[in-house]
Amino acid sequence: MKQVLATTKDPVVIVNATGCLEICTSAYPQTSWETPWIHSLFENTAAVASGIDGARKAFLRKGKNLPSGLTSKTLEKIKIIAFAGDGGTYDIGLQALSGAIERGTDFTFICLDNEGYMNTGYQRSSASPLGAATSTSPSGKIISGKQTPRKDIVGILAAHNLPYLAQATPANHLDLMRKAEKAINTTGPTFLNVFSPCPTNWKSATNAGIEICKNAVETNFWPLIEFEDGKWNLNYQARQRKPIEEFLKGQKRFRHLLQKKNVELKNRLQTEIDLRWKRLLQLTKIS
Ligand SMILES: Cc1ncc(C[n+]2csc(CCOP(=O)(O)OP(=O)(O)O)c2C)c(N)n1
Ligand SMILES: [Mg+2]
Repeated sequence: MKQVLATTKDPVVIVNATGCLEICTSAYPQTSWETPWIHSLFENTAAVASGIDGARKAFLRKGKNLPSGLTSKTLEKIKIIAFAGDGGTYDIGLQALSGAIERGTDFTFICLDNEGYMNTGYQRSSASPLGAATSTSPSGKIISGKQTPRKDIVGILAAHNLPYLAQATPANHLDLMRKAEKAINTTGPTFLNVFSPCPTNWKSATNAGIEICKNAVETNFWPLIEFEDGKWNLNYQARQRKPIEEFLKGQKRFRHLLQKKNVELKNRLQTEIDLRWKRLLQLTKIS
């Protein structure tokens, strides 16, 4: 977790929801974390972060009986960062996240969006794309994958008028680093939505993750955007957006969408992406 520490010289407290990140980095008796780290539930990650910020503010207000080894100066500097998957962000943790943002909690919430409930075997979440075959929205005779589009989480959170939010991918790593630094060093609630390939459940080659991220951006499926002080900013615009097939290919969860019988569903997905992009362009213009 040196990268997180590199974005700030200040002390960090991490709150980590149940999810793949927590599973991979905290298997007993070892841990990858070199910071204070709290494992929370899906539903209360943002509430736990909010509680930490509340305790910090109460200590600062009283100005006495500080926890041993902590000065007011250190307390002021602590960066609180919460991590959750899309299940813990878009679905189960949304109420706590909305509340924490509305209360002005001084923290950064980072969603690692792999578009489904992955460490339990790919159940669909509201981040799963239209048409994706998951264990709870399979592709078969009755339906051809998920029948509803992704939830617009950045739109929902931007409606809270928080000071900063951004969407990023690990393929655009300099953009991601800049956004992480910005989010962590901005006072008040901030949010990052980071596209996170999952070869196990997307059924893609393990070395294809970065290519998939690039195609997600080039097809406008995953726009690189920021919302800051009420203004939308588009960080990248493809000269000519690639057709959605470029993103779908190589991921067996979408294999059926490339078959003739599902052309209508694939077109629906393309239309949805183009419409969202158009709206985004309008938002950046009126901002
Ligand atoms: C309230 C609750 N429901 C179900 C579970 C079982 N569960 C553990 S992890 C997980 C999937 C998490 O999905 P996501 O938040 O997207 O994280 P990912 O595993 O994809 O990183 C589920 C369903 C749980 N721990 N708590
Ligand atoms: Mg997930």
